[in-house]
Amino acid sequence: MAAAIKKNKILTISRIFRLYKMAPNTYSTFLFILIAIGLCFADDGLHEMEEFLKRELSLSKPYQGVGSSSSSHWELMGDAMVTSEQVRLTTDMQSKQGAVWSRIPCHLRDWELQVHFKIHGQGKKNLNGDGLAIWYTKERMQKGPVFGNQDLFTGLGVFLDTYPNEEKHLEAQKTRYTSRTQRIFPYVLAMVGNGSISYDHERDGRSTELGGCNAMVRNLKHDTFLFIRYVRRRLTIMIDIDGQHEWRDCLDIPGVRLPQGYYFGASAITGELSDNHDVISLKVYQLTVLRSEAEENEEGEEITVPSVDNMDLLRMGENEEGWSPIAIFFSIVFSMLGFFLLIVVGLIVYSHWNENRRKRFY
Ligand SMILES: *[C@@H]1O[C@H](CO)[C@@H](O)[C@H](O)[C@H]1NC(C)=O
Ligand SMILES: [Ca+2]
Repeated sequence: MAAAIKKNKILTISRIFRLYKMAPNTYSTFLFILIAIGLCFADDGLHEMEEFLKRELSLSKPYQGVGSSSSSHWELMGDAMVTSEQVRLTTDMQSKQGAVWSRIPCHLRDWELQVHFKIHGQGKKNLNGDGLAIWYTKERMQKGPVFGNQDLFTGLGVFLDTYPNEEKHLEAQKTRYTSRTQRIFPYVLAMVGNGSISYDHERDGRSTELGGCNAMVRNLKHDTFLFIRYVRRRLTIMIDIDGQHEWRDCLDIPGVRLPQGYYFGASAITGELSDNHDVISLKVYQLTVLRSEAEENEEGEEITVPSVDNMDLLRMGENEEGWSPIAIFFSIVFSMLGFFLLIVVGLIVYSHWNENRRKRFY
């Protein structure tokens, strides 16, 4: 894992650099340099970290009592069913939705969730849907439109979206993306909700996206994993889908504020298009992280509502067409300079003309 995290720092720098290339103005140059320097000097403190499997928060074979016993730590909902091999949230049939939820709130401060999943079905590429979601939320066991869970949720949602609704919608209107803003599906995306933020299904959650990555996860022979880590308010998502037992970076964001005592869960939905959405295991690890006194003070106050720091900075990539305040400032300064130059040139020309006229007169 240590190597994976080191790689992560480089990923973050390259991600910011990509943003910088998309919007190369003074403001983003400054930000890029600032963040790059900050990252180089930041200490991951990885050597201080230990992980410990929390069995009562985890779901794994042989799924003892799941779906049959009320004393089980996990509860099924909707069309979900359990077999000896997996918890199948939906079968490869239209209009299904299912979920599995932990009954025990998670009070860990730093944690890691390893998701072993499988998405497979008869449909050809882009003729399947809709996807699988992993949750850490205040609410549990609610039916709804967001991958089978309720909208306006409170907490973290990580979506494995297998159907590009927005792209299909644009295709129908015969318009296209600029290549900068197109996402390749299946797409993994993270969103933090505070109870009043809606997931926009028609745009595949673009307006509330914290970040994400492409992940070709359908109909694979080998095992596929998703990994969500939450340490020191930093959210990191990695995927292992190539059958090489290697974690690939997907997303890494500091300043994600998630309260303790929320529930882990997984849900899935099918519509006109379908897939089997299977969860094989959800393993929760407690991470022991040593904090300096300064860090302890900084993270001291208890979080009551989920939120993400610097959401506007994360959104910078999307609003690249817009002008940042600094860019507007500089363009005003330069246009004023240009204006004065014009006046000066105008005055010189006028005085020359005046002189010539005077010469003619006398
Ligand atoms: C939730 O987030 C939105 C958008 O950032 C904000 O306008 C709203 O006040 C927040 N609600 C709560 C309860 O904090
Ligand atoms: Ca979608």
